[in-house]
Amino acid sequence: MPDSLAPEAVEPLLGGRFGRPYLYEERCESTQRLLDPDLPEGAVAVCDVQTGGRGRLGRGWEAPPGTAVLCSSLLRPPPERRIPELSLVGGLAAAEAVERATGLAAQIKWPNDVMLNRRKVGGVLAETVEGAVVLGIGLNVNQTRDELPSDSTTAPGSLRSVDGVVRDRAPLLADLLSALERHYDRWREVGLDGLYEGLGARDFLRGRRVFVDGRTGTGIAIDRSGRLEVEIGGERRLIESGEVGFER
Ligand code: BT5
Repeated sequence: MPDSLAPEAVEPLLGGRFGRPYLYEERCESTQRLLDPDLPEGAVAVCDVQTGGRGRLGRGWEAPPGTAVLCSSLLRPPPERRIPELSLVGGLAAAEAVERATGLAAQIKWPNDVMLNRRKVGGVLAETVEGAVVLGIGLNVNQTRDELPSDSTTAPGSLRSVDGVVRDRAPLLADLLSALERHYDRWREVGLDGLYEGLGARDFLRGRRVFVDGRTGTGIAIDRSGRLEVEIGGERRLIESGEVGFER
């Protein structure tokens, strides 16, 4: 029996303002498109299967029906905050939710991947819509190995493929939303600095061999402004956005 993310399963578990309102559809093109920017901050859209799930830069996001957490939250960050930092805010909330669910350490691969056992188990997508931000989070929960995408550059995983446990998604989603609310509020107040301890401790690329624009270097760290510092050819560089590969 697949577990449920319908409102009757999730709403009783929500303790904060995220998930109010909670919009659920069994099937949709993308949860990124379900949120009217006029809804209150904290409105959340969830579905069981996306027919056009989106990643960054025109890429897709794939998950078989009923196996994943697919959610989008409506945010109205103050103008002084940098929107790309929200991928790290969402990534930290997702990594912590994964840790509480599995008891294993999760990491954040700059700028938006949630990693467990060196596999990508989640991704975050921040999109601006009419002055608001829609922050999408996809977490692979109950996919078997065969159900994970085969064409990914970063090896994919799910919580189940890592620890063999099949889980109810509703408590995981509720925990994710409560962590997101807490971290978002802190970020709103003080910026990324307020989350730096949690981020720095989970920085997947720190000390790894990385590939940037066809060159090999070493990951130094996510800095306090959310950029990635790398060393390439003896020089330190700060990367604002884009893609960084790593040696497995
Ligand atoms: C991301 O993009 O990682 C952001 C993914 C955000 C998905 C959520 S789900 C809820 C909300 N609604 C949406 O439509 N989107 C958001 P990016 O870094 O571009 O990674 C995309 C790449 O990851 C793809 O090109 C694939 O190679 C790979 N991929 C696709 N599905 C995956 C999955 N389930 N697990 C791991 N990797 C995947």
